Amino acid sequence: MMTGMMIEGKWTIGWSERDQSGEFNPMPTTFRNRVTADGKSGFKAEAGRYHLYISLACPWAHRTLIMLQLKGLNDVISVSIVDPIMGDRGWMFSQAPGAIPDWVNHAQYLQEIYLKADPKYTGRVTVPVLWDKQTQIIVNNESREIMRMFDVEFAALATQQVDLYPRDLQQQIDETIDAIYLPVNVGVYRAGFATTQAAYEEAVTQLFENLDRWETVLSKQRYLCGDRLTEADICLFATLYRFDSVYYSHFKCNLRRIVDYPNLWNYLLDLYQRPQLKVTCNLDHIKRGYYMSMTEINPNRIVPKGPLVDFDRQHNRNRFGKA
Ligand SMILES: N[C@@H](CCC(=O)N[C@@H](CS)C(=O)NCC(=O)O)C(=O)O
Repeated sequence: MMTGMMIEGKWTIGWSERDQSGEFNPMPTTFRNRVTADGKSGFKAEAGRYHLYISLACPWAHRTLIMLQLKGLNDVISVSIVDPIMGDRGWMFSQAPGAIPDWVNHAQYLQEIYLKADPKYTGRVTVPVLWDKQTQIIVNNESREIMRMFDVEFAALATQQVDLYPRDLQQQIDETIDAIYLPVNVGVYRAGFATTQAAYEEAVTQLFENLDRWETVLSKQRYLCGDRLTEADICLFATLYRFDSVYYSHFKCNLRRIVDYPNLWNYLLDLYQRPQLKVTCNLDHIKRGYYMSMTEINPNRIVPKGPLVDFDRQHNRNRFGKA
């Protein structure tokens, strides 16, 4: 991936996020405003005002879509879904099955949205993007913050009364999201995009040490933070769902598969089988997105047929009590 980025409003190809040691280090995102329930930030949580740009392939965007579904915000926040394959000009809108064109700004490429928000934009053109139709700018393009806004700030507009950031668990949730971010969520990319043996081995070792650790945690409790589903679970789910189909082979994260971990695997099934999560999962977009966009690691763009993963298999997580 990382075919290009914007520099001073100009699309520039052939740029990479690898440092000298061959390690992948993602750049920080730059649009960091917040929608709030009271509107004091200048962005009030209102029905019909915001639009979410996502890719179904992308695990970061996936978090925001899951939250939107879990909160029942479908009629409050509208959504566009880019074409699964990222080309020379980055994410593109199309009529592909599962994609939803940009009927808000009528853009052909996602970079047009960034330019509309800031004609001199410098940075990556990434999903997810939360767009404000009223002020015509990007409010935020950091998945963790968008997910939190949907959960907390849009709560009064939500049709499902579920709280994934309950007061008594907030510190633990934040610490857990932090704990899985670098070694696991980014870790798979650090392994896949490494350009030296040492950088790859370090990333893979850390990744599996962390998966082993969460496997132990999930042998004792239903969810990452105890007996309630929280934002932290959404963050892990997006990585686990892609793991055996993409990260294991494409990114060489192949010490173990998720199906080889009894607890992580059943946890993944437990989450996946909830209707609000299931509708957000599109393995076709995911597989084509990774195997066909990242030509530097898969030059012939062949998408593997397998593995055959049965996500509808019965899970054993009810042993911990109700969902
Ligand atoms: N920090 C961002 C990262 C988002 C991100 O890296 N998205 C990827 C897709 S998985 C992307 O759009 N990449 C395009 C690019 O870097 O050119 C977030 O969590 O929201």
